[in-house]
Amino acid sequence: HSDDFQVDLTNCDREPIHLLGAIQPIGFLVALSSDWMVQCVSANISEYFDAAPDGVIGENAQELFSGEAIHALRNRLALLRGPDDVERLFAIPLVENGQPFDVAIHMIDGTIVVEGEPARERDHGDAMSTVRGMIGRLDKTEDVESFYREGARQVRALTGFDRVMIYQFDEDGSGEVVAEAAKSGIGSFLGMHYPASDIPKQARELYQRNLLRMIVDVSANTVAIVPQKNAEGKPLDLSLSVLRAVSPIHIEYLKNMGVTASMSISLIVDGKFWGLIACHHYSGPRCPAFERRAVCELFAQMFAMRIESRQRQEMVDYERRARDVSDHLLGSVASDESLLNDPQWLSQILTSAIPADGVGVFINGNQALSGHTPDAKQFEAIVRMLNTTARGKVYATDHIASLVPDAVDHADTAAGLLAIPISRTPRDYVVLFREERIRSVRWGGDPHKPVSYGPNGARLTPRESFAEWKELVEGKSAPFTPSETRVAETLRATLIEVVLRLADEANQERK
Ligand code: BLA
Repeated sequence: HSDDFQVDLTNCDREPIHLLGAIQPIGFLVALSSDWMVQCVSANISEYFDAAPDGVIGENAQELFSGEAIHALRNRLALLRGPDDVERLFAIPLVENGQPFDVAIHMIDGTIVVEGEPARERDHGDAMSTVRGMIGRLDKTEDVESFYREGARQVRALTGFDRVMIYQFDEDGSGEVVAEAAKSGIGSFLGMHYPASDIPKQARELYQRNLLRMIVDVSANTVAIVPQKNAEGKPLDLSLSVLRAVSPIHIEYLKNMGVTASMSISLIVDGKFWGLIACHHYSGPRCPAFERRAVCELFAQMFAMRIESRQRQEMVDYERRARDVSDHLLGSVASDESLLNDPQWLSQILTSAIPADGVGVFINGNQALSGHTPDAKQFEAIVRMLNTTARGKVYATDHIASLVPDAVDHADTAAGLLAIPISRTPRDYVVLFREERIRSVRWGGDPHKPVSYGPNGARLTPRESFAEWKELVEGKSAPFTPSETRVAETLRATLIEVVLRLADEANQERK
């Protein structure tokens, strides 16, 4: 490890995973200065070239590659479109009459990095038409579940991994397995949640720059880069490397769950890190050819774009539905004002716009509750709290207990709320309640029980991860989303209109 950084469970978000100074042993790496002098190489180059590290470091690239190969590499370098771009060449010989290599080339900190793996059998047809076919099948799916499932299936068909998952991040960085395609008999991770710490911060940052990473064989020895540090004493930055050796903590995690090889591809939606396509293998090394991985990456990008447009459409549909609910509310109350005092009716109509498990109404000091809600006394305490917090605006929390401590006992009836104030003074409210989230989540075991754990013990297993996540969300509901809060504002305007009109009518009657 560079600079003797000792990684353990307490500091793994500070592990410099881009500076680990090693690659996986399925290929070689050569780093060159901008005038094509060799700066460092992976220690295994003699397996691929008639040369040893000592003989080439500080020498011209011609000591390794043919003039023709250098020419081809230079041309590719000129095509790089941005600082994080990597160019790929498939099946090119690097020495005269030598074996063909699949090559990746990129620039980082002014250094040229060339990585190669022995070329594999090439795919029939071009990548674009493969991806087009895959996307075509995706577009036939109706609902979002089958869309995700089809995405997982397609990647599994393309790569042959035992398990392919679509892993979606939450606002807080934790995640859920929302779809899975797996070989039969290996259990299922579908619906499982994991805390943000399973993919630490620096890994997330890296994964947004470099979209695909693989771990070909969790038990393979890595190959060191020599020398480890350049003239300025800096290790080579492997952020954009294709063959980068990964964090030993993560290797331990994979081994603990019986995974023998893995690959994952970032899904970036609307510029945000949305999730991963995560692949596991359980029966030895697995390494899809470079070209195949490139197709996976392209597919992931198209898949992410489809998620983006689906989300947009969903938002439009959702807001239209909410407007319908609002119109319906207005129309119904106009013909039967007593409905407003009927929490069951209100509950039904409001939860059709904003999913909730219960509704409480507090009007003129009278309250009514329906569904999963706190009890009457609790509700009063909540209303008192709202009078001091929610100043004439919709207010939402996923953790009532942090506002009204006595409500802790009631975490099993309601953990989150969204309050819609419907008058100024005295304060009247319609409050939607949500149950504790953990109740709606499947508790699955660890499909792969290891024989023994690594040095950091059982924490590095999905089961312990799940337990950790569970602790984090204990007593909390699923959060109310920004679009749900927006819809609540619309409903608030409608309710206020209705309440004012009813008050007006009551006044006139009195006159
Ligand atoms: C990386 N952690 C990862 C990756 C995934 C996960 C998918 C990307 C690397 C890959 O493709 O294998 C997490 N994998 C999961 C989860 C599931 C899964 C949640 O299959 C669920 C089914 N990991 C921990 C803890 C730490 C940790 C506690 O669980 C640190 C204390 C570290 N995970 C960690 C690190 C990396 C990582 C350092 C980066 C690996 C690298 O790219 O070098």
